Amino acid sequence: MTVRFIQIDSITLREIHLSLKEPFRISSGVTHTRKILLLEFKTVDGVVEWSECVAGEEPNYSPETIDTAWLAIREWVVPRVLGKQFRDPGEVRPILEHDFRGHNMAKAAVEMGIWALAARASGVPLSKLIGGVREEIEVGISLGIQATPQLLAEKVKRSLDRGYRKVKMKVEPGKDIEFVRVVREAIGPEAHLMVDANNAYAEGDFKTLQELDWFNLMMIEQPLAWDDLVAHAKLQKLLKTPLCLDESITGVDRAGDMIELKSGRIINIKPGRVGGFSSSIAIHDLCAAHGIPVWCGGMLESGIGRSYNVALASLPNFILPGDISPSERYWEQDIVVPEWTMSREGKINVPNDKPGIGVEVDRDRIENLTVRSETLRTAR
Ligand code: OSB
Ligand code: MG
Repeated sequence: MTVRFIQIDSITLREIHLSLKEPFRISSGVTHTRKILLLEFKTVDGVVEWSECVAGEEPNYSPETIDTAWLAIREWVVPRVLGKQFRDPGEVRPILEHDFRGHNMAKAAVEMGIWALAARASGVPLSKLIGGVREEIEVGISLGIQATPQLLAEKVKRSLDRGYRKVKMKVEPGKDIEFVRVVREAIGPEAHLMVDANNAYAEGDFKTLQELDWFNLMMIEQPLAWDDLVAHAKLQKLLKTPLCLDESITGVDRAGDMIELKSGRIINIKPGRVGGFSSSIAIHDLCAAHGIPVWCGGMLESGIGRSYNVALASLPNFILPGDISPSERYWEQDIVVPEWTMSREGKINVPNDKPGIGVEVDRDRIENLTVRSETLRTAR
């Protein structure tokens, strides 16, 4: 099918609640049940596709929440795209950025949905549409803060046995050096281990952070304040372990600043955090040009959000395993068919034989899980 343009007729927002198998604790908060904002798009030609807004329940990771995103999508994002004719999904980002600051996750949910609609309408997989080159991606797991180092070490060992190619453990002051030491002892010196602090440290903690250099970590993710590239540059100078930035990188300009200031040597790209796929691809390309490895982070997505991460991680410079675990790591039952599965070798297949996001959505299940919905459509 040749598609001349994508024109959206309606977008339905839904909030569903999905309980995690176990609570996920990071330094800035704990999640028991994900409140997930789903978007269902319909084009004037009857093509349907889904996307997910990754904003959290509370503003502890980014300033956005599911409620601010709902408001932003309804009031400012959707009116800019509804009824417009897009010849290329790359046209969406400038329209959403013009005199419209922030709200990256709200923008991303719509921008990425249009990428997937374009893929679905043309009968091509999303990964191919954005230039993906992989048939499978390497998978890591992100483990929340645990009560004791021993409990954590058990979980890390089990994850490596299951095939995960990288284990990320969350740390915070008081649950850092001893936890890393016990884990490292349990898994041996070479196993792929990293830590993520979600901004929990400050300049007074540099001594503690320097001790982490002893444990052969792949990287230390976002130890300092989310908006402080200068402090990260000071810290990186003192460490041999690479810093990886997550919260700090809200777009390609911040990625450029990181490179210029030497605030970090690796970037965790989450397409929601940076405003969508065009922005993610720009960061990916900039990093590739500077020899900076990237990997795809996660936001405890349902199977719908996960499909976008899988497609993104198929780009060539995603050379480290992502926080893209299979459905069973998070949920008793996912909302997509088939669910996302991981091989014994710690890989997820990129669904390059299917159009659009590459999975079908379990509509009945979503209906049952929905706590509110709203349809925005072109005036007729
Ligand atoms: O910092 O990477 C993070 C989840 C919610 C908010 C922030 C982060 C995370 C994760 C989870 O680490 C990764 C996943 O989706 O498995
Ligand atoms: Mg992180």
